[in-house]
Amino acid sequence: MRQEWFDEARFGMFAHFGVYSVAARHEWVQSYERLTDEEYRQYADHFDPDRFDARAIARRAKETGMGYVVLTTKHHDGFCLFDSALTDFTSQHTCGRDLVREFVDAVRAEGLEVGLYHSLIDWRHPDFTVDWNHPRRDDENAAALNEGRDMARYREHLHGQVQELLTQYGQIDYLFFDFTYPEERDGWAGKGPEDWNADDLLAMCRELQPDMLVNDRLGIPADFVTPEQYQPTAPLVDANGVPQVWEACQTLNGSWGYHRDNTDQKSPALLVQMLADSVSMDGNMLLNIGPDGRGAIAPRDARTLDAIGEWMLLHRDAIVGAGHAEFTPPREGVYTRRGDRLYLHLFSWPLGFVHLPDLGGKVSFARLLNDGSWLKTSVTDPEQQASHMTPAGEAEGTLTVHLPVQRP
Ligand code: FUL
Repeated sequence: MRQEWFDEARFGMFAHFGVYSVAARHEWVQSYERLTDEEYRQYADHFDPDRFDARAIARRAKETGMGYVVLTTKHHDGFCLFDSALTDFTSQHTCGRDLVREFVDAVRAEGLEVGLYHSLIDWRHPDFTVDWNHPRRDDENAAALNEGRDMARYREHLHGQVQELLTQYGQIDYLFFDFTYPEERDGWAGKGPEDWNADDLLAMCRELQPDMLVNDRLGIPADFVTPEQYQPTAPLVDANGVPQVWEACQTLNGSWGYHRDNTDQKSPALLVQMLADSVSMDGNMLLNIGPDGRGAIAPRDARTLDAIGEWMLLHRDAIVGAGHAEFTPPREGVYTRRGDRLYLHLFSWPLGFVHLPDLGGKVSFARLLNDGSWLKTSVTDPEQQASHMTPAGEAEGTLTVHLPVQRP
């Protein structure tokens, strides 16, 4: 099965990097601030990421317990981190480096799976029609802007670039297309699967990289779905009840690209909770870093990854290769399951005991994962409902696990 490694890995790294990292105020800066191509160009002119070290990124992902890494080959601004015959707006032209090649080689060398992100949108391309996301949507002569723009020509460009990516770099394991938004807004149309010729694009992916996973953002079903910035609260199924492979992508601070002045960093504890939450619902988590304008992992991101890595070192078995468990978890946390092992992730630490519905008689041994130490358990005796250890009304068959008073 194509997604076996993906189900096993559960945890991957996303890296958003491009000329917007030099602007340092969100990867959508060109659209948010309605910057012209000339205004935006200055960031490209100064794009020379002397501290972009693909090996360091790949090593960091591995040390954080991640099984794959996904790099933006091109975001909505059209700037390519790969050498493309179809445009000069590339890192090859600004600094003489094919960063995608460096990335693919480094990730492979660390033994991780290689993922590429490629935007379907290209604000700079002269044939890409203006829509409600486009930086020029508020121009005075906006209505006239689409005269002469031809999405058929743009599609050729898009397909050509995807072909380059899928033929120039050896095996690619994962492709994240981004994104489809067919609804109209403010009088502007959006973009649907027909704008990308999604069926043909997917067919080309299958032909050139038969083992590669493709996400759902072409606007047609493919291999996995991509909730963004939220955690599904149940295993995902499609309209016919068929289970979906899914991956929640998450930022460290609300911005995907480096945002120097945004200090709203999510805590390692919260991110670990999101990871456990995802796995408990049979999903993956793709955690993003936004390298800075010189290509380095920002110190605050490195610290967060270090802390998650420390946690993963001790708790890896509860994440990698784990999935949903068919038991009702206590209100303090979630379960993950791997084979006949059940892992309880406690997000708040109960005082002394945790009561696990339905598990009485089903658990032969309980221990803390961080140090392997044994935990005393007892099964609710209906005769003793009033005992201090079991809340009144707790169902028969509840397992009580005795915990240290403080979280170790
Ligand atoms: C979104 C994009 O618009 C964001 O900039 C980011 O790349 C995220 C993963 O997908 O739809």
